[in-house]
Amino acid sequence: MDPSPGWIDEVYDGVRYGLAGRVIAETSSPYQRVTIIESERYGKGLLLDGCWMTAERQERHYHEPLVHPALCGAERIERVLVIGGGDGGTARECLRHSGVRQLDMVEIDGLVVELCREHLPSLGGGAWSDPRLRLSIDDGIAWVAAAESASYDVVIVDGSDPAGPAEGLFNRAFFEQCRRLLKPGGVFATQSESPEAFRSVHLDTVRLLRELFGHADPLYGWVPMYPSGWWSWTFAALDGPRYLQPDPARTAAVAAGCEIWSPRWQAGAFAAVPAGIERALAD
Ligand code: SPD
Repeated sequence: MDPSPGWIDEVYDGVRYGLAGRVIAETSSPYQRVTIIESERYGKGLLLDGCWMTAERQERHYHEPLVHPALCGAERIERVLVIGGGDGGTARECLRHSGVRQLDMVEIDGLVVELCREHLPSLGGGAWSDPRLRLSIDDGIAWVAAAESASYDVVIVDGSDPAGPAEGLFNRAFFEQCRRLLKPGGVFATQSESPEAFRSVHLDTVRLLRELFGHADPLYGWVPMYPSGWWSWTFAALDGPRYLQPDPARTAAVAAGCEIWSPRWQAGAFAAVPAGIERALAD
């Protein structure tokens, strides 16, 4: 650990994505290296195995687009499952919806939860003490395989990149289990990487979800600290692309508290499919 101020970088495919700051905690779990930093521009942040995950003054660029199209689009939202999401940001955004009665969150790495609760408490905010949250420190892949069919209204995958503990969160077997867990009218959501920095993972994810669910659409936005800054989330449903039409009452309840997401932003972000990606998806 180097506590002196300097540059902290994620290095990916010949490019460095860096923030000026200092490392304030670094340790290894059985799964990965967990690093907490204090940056000048975005406040405290989290890296896993040297890859940017989140930061206090940037996390809403990521968590709002992942959560609200699903929570505003599903027919019902009583029971929600989040796989990953150990920093708490996804749980916090889900629990802003009063219709959520139970949120099961399954995070493989207890050290991520522990360090984020200590150093980045604003990420989870009130979610950590919300009685609707049931946190399990467990393997999300095993969890979905063991869960009852048609038991969730919304399933959200908030994992890291497809390497290390998150590798199994991008394949057919895992997505098939997620599909099995959805109730009729349900919506599935996952972060689906960058259309620029991780183009092939992104394309494969969208294609696979279209094949398995029948309806799947990527939404494009920006998370400036991530490779290329250009990011995507993909939504899927069995009974039509209901994630495209936000419920007005649920929207009214959360939109004023959002920094990025709104029905207008969402409509533009779903429409902003890069031309080359659109052609590749049509092949
Ligand atoms: N390349 C970064 C991908 C990270 C996706 N998950 C971030 C976790 C935020 N809750």
